Amino acid sequence: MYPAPAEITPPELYARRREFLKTSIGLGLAGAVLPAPTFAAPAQLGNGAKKSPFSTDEAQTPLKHITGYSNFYEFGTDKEDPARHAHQLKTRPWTVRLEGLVRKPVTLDIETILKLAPIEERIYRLRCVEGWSMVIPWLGFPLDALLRQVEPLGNAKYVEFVTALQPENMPGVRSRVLQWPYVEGLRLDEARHPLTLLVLGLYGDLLPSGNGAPLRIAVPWKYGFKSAKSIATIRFVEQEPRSSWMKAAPREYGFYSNVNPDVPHPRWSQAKERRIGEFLKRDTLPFNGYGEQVASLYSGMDLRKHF
Ligand SMILES: Nc1nc2c(c(=O)[nH]1)N[C@H]1C(S)=C(S)[C@@H](COP(=O)(O)O)O[C@H]1N2
Ligand SMILES: [Mo]
Repeated sequence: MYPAPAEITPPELYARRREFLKTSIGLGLAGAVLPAPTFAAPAQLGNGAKKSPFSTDEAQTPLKHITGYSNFYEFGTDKEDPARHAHQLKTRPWTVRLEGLVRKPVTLDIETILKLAPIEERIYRLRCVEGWSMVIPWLGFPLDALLRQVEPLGNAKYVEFVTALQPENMPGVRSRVLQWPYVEGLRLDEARHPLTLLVLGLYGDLLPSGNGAPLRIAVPWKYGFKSAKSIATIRFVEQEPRSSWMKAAPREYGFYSNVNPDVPHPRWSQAKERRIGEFLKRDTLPFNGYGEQVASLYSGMDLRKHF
């Protein structure tokens, strides 16, 4: 199900690598580490992005709502706070550390990550646990294209995502509403699932700061808080990680947090949602409508217990 790097390398590049290999051997450099496959980073991220079959054809939420109505508690708990304050986030230089139970831990620069795999446009629904939803045209590539670079070990069962912490630029971290840095987690098979997207942009361009620049994830079948923003560290671990939300309110936020109209939040129903920009509420779908692709990940599990 997960193609090996050679299979995703376009033929021209593959030929060039073989050429490099020949030259290296000619120069007595046999054994030199081959560069990872790279793809030209277009001036505008959306240029040449391929359309994904996973995209919804529902109406896209206007950009002004995506940037103007958002949760990014590091900048405050109001929906307008990310638009107001997140420009303070320093997004360059930016590195992401991949560590833990892996054969090849590495620190990668954002410029390298931008060129790691071909950019796709994926139009996904995002359902916040608070009862609102959006349709967002993300730009990015499957998270697994990044994860497989470090060769996870057999005992790696979960992945922990840690958001960058810049106290001088993040007015929200003075509040104790959550423990900082913001931590989220996925089971390894969820993280490597083809729907799980490493997001680098939206609406044709790089990510706005308030939506998690320079890179975040999008896990469309889970409540929005599972999609960690502005990621600094990705750690492979054996035990189920405890997320910031689980620490803050364990009865309200479980590890799985799959969108589920049948399991109410202790303080409100999850049966319906309001699509931002619309007036009437609509029914919330199991797994946010992605059940055909992901329900099999949870066969045999009681999703009322593992909420
Ligand atoms: N680091 C960090 N990531 C975060 C959050 C946050 O407060 N901090 N909020 C989450 C919540 S509750 C939601 S609904 C989504 C919102 O993403 P969006 O602004 O792109 O719609 O981001 C998630 N990722
Ligand atoms: Mo959310």
